[in-house]
Amino acid sequence: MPIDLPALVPVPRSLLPREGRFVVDADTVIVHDPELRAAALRLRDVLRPATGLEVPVVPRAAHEDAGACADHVHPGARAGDDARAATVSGGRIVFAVEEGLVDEGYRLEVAGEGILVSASAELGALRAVETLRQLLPDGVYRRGRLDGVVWSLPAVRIADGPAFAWRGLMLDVARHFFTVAEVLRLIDQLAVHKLNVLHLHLTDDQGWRLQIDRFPRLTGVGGWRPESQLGAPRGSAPDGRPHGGFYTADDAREIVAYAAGRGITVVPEIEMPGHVQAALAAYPELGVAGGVEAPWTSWGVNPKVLNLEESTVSFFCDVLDAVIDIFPSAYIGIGGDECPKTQWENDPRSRERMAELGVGSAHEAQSWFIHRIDAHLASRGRRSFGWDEILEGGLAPGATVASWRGTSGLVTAARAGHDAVACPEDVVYLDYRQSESADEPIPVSIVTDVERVYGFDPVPDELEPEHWARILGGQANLWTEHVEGVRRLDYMLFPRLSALAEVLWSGPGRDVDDFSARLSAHLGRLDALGIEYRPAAGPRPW
Ligand code: TNX
Repeated sequence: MPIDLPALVPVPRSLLPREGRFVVDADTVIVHDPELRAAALRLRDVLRPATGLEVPVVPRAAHEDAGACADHVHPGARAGDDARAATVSGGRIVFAVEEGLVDEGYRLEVAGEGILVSASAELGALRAVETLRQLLPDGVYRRGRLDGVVWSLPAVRIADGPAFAWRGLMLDVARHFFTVAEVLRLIDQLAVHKLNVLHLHLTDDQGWRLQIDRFPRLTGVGGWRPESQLGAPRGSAPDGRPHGGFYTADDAREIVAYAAGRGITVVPEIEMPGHVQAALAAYPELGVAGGVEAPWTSWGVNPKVLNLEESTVSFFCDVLDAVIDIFPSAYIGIGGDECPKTQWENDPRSRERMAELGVGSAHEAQSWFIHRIDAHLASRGRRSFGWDEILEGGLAPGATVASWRGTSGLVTAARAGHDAVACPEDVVYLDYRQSESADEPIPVSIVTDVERVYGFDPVPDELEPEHWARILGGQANLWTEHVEGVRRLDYMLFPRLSALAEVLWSGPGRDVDDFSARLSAHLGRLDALGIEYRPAAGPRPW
C-alpha cells in the first residue's frame, strides 16, 4: 500500500496515515491546557509569518466554560456536513495534558475535523509543534507571507519520543565569532530538528567571547586577535583582518531565553587549564610563564597553560559564578582537552606547587585543577562537563564526560558510574571534510559525510548493557578554525546535522534508504529556512 507518508525528519516512533486533511485557516483556534500554554503560543507564532494568520489561543477551561460560544470556537462541529468532512476547515488544535508519556514525548492525532496534541509537559508539546510544522507545506518555514497556499496537513496518528536525552551541537564561537542574530538563527534550525542542547565553546586560545563584569580585560583584550591569516579562507593569501567579538551578559541571556522558548538548553563552556591564551593576554598572572601580547594567531595546540596557584583557581571560580548567573544549565563546560603538560613539568614554581599539593605528575596536576572546579560547581548545584582528557589523573566526582577521542573515554566514564556524551571525532566532527573532492572548501581531516554521521551509534558496542543508561546521548562538534561566516556554517552543518538529529531522536532501527528519501524532501524545508546546505551533487562555489 504505497501511501505517501509525510517525510518527517527525525522519523517518529510510529506514524499511521489516515484519511483526509486538516486545514489551518482564519477559523482555526488553538485550545490548550494551562501547562501547555507556551507550546500553544509557539505554534501560533510559527504559523504567523508565512500564513499571515493570527490564530487565537484559548485556555481549555475558559473555552469550555464559554459554552454559549461553543459553536463559534468549536467549528469542528460542522464536520457533520459530509461534503466537507474530509477537509473540514476551521477546526480546533487542542493541546491536552496526558500523564505518563516519556520526557519530550507526545502524541498527535491529526484528523480532518481537528488536531489533538497530547504531552505530559511543555517539552513534549514543543516537539509536537515541530512535527506539525513539518506536516505543513514547506513554505510555512518562510518569514514573509505566502499568499495562495492552502495550509493543510495530512491526517495522521503519531506517537513519538526521543531515544536519547542529550541531542546536541557544539559550536565553537572562540575561533570565529558568531553574532547573537546568527546564533538565534542556528537555534531555530536546531529546534526544527528536535535537537535540545547547544553547547557553546566560549573561550579558547584565539578569543574569549563572554563578558565577565569583574574581569573586563577578558573580552576587552581577550576578545580581539590582531590581524593575521586566521580569517582568510584556506589556501588564500592572508587577508590581514583582525577578528573578534563577544557576548555581553544580556546577549547571552537573550540566547538562553530564545533557546529555552524552543526547548533547548545552552551549555556554556569555559576552557581550562589549557586553551587559555586569550585569558593570559588579558590577565598574565594566570599563566605559568608570564604574559602574552594577544590572543593566539595560530591554530593547533598551544603550549600555554594556567598556573596551579590558589588565586588562579579562585579567578576561574569567580568567572564560573558569573557564567552560572547567566546560564541555568545543570551542566557547565570546563574544557579540559589538549592541556599540554610541559610548562608544569619545566617550570620550577609549578614543580614546587605540585610538591605542595602532593600531586606526583602533571596529569594529576590537571586532575587536581579540575577537581577543584568540579567541587566549586557542585557547591553551586551544577555539574562539570569536560572533554575526555579529564579522565586522566582521576575523574572528578561530579563530572560528565564529552568523549571525542573514539569510544574508550565513554566506556571508562560509564563503567565508573559517570554520565557521558558521545561525540567521536571520526564520526560526528562537522569541521571535517564532506568528500574527497579537491573542491571541498574546508578539506580538514577525514570524510564525515551524511552516511557516516547517519551510521553513528552513541552507545559503544563494547559497553555492557547495565551501563547504557550512563550514555546521555551525543552531539556533533563544529570547530570553526575554517568557518568564518554563516554560509560556511550552513555548508558544514547541513544536511549532516539533519542526519545526527535522526540518530539521536529516533535511535536504533533506522533505515538509511528511507532516510535518504525523506532527506530529499526535507531539503525543501531547509531551502525555505534559507539554509545553504551542502548539495549532494557537490560543493557550492564558495
Ligand atoms: C581538537 S576536540 C580540539 C579543538 C580543535 C579540533 C579541530 C577538542 C576537544 N579539541 O580544539 O578545534 O581538534 O578539529
